[in-house]
Amino acid sequence: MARKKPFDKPIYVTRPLLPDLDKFNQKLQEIWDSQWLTNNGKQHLELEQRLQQILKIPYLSLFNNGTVALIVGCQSLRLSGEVITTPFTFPATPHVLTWNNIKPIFCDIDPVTMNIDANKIESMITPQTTAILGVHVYGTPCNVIKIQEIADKYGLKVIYDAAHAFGVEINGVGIGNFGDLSMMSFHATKLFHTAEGGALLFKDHNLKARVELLKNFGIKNEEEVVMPGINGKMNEIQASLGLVLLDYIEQEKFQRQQLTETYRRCLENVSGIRVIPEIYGITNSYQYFVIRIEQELFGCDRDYVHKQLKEYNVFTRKYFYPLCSDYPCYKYLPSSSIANLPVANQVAKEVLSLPLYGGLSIDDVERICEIIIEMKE
Ligand code: T4K
Repeated sequence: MARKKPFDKPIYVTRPLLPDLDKFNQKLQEIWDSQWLTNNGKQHLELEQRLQQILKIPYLSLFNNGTVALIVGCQSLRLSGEVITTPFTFPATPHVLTWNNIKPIFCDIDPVTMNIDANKIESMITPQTTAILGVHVYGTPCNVIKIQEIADKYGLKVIYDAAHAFGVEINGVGIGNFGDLSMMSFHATKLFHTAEGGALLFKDHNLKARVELLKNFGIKNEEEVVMPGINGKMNEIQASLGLVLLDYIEQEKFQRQQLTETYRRCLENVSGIRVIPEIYGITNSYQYFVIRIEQELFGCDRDYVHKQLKEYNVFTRKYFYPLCSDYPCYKYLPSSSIANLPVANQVAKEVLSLPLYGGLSIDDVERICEIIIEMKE
């Protein structure tokens, strides 16, 4: 069979959503006129209010990125000792614990959702455990009910890394309403973004003042600094980009939905390829389109497909490989052993994030699928 033609231009796993430059310039003009660039300006305030409504959450605090937001989130809940989390995530998740002097304890993942396996959490709790840190991987919610039950039973806090879960709802309830606190990332690679940025979402009124102090050096007023805070503030230019982009989100989501359906149609019945299922009652964040390649059935492994696609100018990503438990800084932990994490080790070998962004056409996606199918032995 003739080899398929490579794409003329590189196709990346994602491309940032960019607004019409004139519209962004209008916003920039407002900022220039105000001469107010950061520290809770008008754009910041407006974005915070808009996102609170869109994400259906009582309290939201904007940050300069998701990682700093999560660091502050752990501080605001006064977490210490050990926190049970997943190894199948971006490095930021366990690193945030380390930056808080907390030991990450890795728990295996669920073979279907690829999120922390709620049935395995209880056996990992020790007298040092203060919280459970779940990640809604690819926007699929963790088993939030079961996790809350465990937390209530043992008096633990629950914190979610919802970096991928913008706009996700469980039966109409915004994802940020589960647990004590959630973090969202507004990095350029996210569906909604502020170039760099993030937020903490929570329901507890008392947490708001503490979070705001922690993200602004602990400064209470001109005379008082009441805690060792950090600089986590989002600036006006970031916030204004977010405000302009809000008008583009629905269209982008619609395009990603069409592309997702195309991927599903082309790949769903290919033996050796597993497509992540849609879950009834859960809104799709359309953040990633991820497949799992089972070598025995497909004939070649994920690494081969990932490498071969580059020959066609298609740059997929192995989100999330390697597992965090395999990083040199965490490998020494007893919970990092393969025996403790059999599912995570298997899943990390199989996953591949395929290109997904509004700038792709249905034809592009069909072509990517044909190239993949052609590799099947
Ligand atoms: N928790 C989780 C579960 C996360 O996934 C993340 C971030 C965080 C926490 C931390 O949140 P932040 O502190 O970042 O707010 C990318 C993103 O940089 C990262 O934010 C994201 N997760 C992760 C899943 O993906 P890389 O190392 O893969 O990025 P990079 O630079 O290789 O970009 C991927 C592709 O995107 C490029 O091949 C091309 C395209 N791209 C990227 C950028 C930055 C563009 O076209 N334009 C751009 O400006 O981590």
